[in-house]
Amino acid sequence: MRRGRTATWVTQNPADQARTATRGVYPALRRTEVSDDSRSIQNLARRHFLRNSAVTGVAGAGLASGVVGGVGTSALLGSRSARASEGDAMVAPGELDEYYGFWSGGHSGEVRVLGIPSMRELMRIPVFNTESATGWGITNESKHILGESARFHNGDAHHPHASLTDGRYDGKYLFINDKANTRVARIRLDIMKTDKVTTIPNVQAIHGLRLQKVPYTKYVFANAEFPIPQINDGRDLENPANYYTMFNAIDAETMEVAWQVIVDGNLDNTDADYTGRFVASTCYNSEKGMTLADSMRAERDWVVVYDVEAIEAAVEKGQFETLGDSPVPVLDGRKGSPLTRYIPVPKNPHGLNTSPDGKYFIANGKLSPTVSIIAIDKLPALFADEIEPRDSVVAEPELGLGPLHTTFDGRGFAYTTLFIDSQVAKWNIEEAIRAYNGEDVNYIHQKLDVHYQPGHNHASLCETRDADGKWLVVLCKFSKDRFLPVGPLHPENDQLIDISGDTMKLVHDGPTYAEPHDAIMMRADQLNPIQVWDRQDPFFAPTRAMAEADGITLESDNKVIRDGNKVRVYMTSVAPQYGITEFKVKQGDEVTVVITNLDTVEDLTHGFCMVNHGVSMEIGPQQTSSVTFTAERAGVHWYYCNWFCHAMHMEMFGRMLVEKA
Ligand code: K7E
Ligand code: CUA
Ligand code: CA
Repeated sequence: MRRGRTATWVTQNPADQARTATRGVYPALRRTEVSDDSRSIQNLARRHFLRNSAVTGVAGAGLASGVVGGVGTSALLGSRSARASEGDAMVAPGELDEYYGFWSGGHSGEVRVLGIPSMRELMRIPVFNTESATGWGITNESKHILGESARFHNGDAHHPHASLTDGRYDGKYLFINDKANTRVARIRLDIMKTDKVTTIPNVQAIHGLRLQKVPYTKYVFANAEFPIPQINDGRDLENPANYYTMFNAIDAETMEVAWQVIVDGNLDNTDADYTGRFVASTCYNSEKGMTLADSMRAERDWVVVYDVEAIEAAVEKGQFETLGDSPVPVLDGRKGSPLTRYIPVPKNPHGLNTSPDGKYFIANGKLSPTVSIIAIDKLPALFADEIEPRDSVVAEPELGLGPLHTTFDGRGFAYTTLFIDSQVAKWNIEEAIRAYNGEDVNYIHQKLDVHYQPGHNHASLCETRDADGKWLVVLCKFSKDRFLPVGPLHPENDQLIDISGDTMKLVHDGPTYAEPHDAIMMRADQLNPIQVWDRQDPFFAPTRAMAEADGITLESDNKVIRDGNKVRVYMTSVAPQYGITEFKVKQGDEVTVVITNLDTVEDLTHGFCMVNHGVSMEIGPQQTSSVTFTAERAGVHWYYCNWFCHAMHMEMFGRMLVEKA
């Protein structure tokens, strides 16, 4: 039993090195007494273990394999015994997970679906990236959804959040931002495909993204990070005083931008409350600095709070302008506006998190070892000018170095990542408020080393009323020595922590690619994805409309239609055969291949790949997919099915015969 733990303790040592190394980078920060105290028990245990077993940690693993029965390698054994001792993170083959996890794929631009607690990757959903297997960014259906932005092949996805009704997941949609190309996308959770992508006008770099929780997700709230000239047409290039950024609300059903609010400073993260009236965003650059040094000058930046009801009323009354060609209502929310309030908080704050009891917004201090707790029930008074902005801050507990994000277990505890300390601090919110009011109470209950430099963390269902305090994922930006080396580029390390008991227990290390930033978890029973496409699905409605205009019945016809130099090839597929295995076009023709998969069997997906044409796509059971390309070269060009579908899958092929022009 011990060996699994030994491996963990031994490799924790570099956390100390990392902490020491990074501390010098932030000389303004100091270590707090509290954090040293609360870690003393762990440190003692760790040091004791290090002294006694730094060597046997490796050698001893072999011993353990003998004890337990010589199953597999010592490393495997280590992780098994750790699991056995830490509860039920092990999901046996054939068993299903308790939770869905939705992971941002970071600057891979995609979303990943994981099973929790196994941390098995179940699916990848391409969003802002181009993807070979499904043909995302290649097929006509995906290009239609990507719209004008289909010309971009990169994305930077940060914040996946699922739609809610009355503060609970309703299983309909997942939304995610693209910082790289200023987009917001929606994924339909019934088919797990992206179905809308909107480029936000008048702003640059959508970062923070959260959803209205109550009464339902009417709006997707999205922070544009970087201030720019308004209008950004070449004016004010060298006049940063005239740069502004905006807070954006997107209609969750139509995915059109409903309104934009100009703010002072910049915008980082955001979250909404449980009344439907307030949303809050952090600003780390209240200085509106154009350099790193300038953005760190002030001791306090701010949280800007929006009054959604007041904004809607102002839009209703026509109290807005529009900018350039954009029809979107733009409102002025700068300091002094009745639509916003600016609450000063220390210093370059990052994450903004609403507690699941609906009581607090928590802003994470980053360059301050504190988080700022804002009482949401004081905000009506703040907007009525009955109190000062700082009166809404009911506590500012010190937690450790580099607090970035906070999550919640629904039992009154908060869990905050400490980037510089490489730890998660578990603390009690009400105790922190009592301490702020002068009581002698230690609100920090535990600090757990994580590996290394954690950014987001997320406890199961923590952004809903159903926060259940079972699992915590901590998304670490550095993995260093935790995995076999794979060259200079390292994976990130998404760690799973059991928080169901009194103490946090690390149960799994999960290597992930390209910095996921953020993730959510949803109970498995809150989702009900379909297994076979509905023939009337709007996902391929434009293709159906094209077929109808050509007089084609997708479900039965195998026909080639010529329209000038455009050729449309309509075919069906039934494992292991395409409905058309030979068609003839002329060199230079624009060819559109439309395939309808008539198979109705769950999991029976076909593919279509035209060799040497950069063309491939997925056609799921009962799905229609299409792709357009130019037949540039005369000759014989084979196409084949690239999703293994049948014993005769290799034989599922056909020829495109291209006549010389
Ligand atoms: Cu990386 Cu939410 Cu974009 Cu924090 S964000 S770490
Ligand atoms: Cu059809 Cu493989
Ligand atoms: Ca600042």
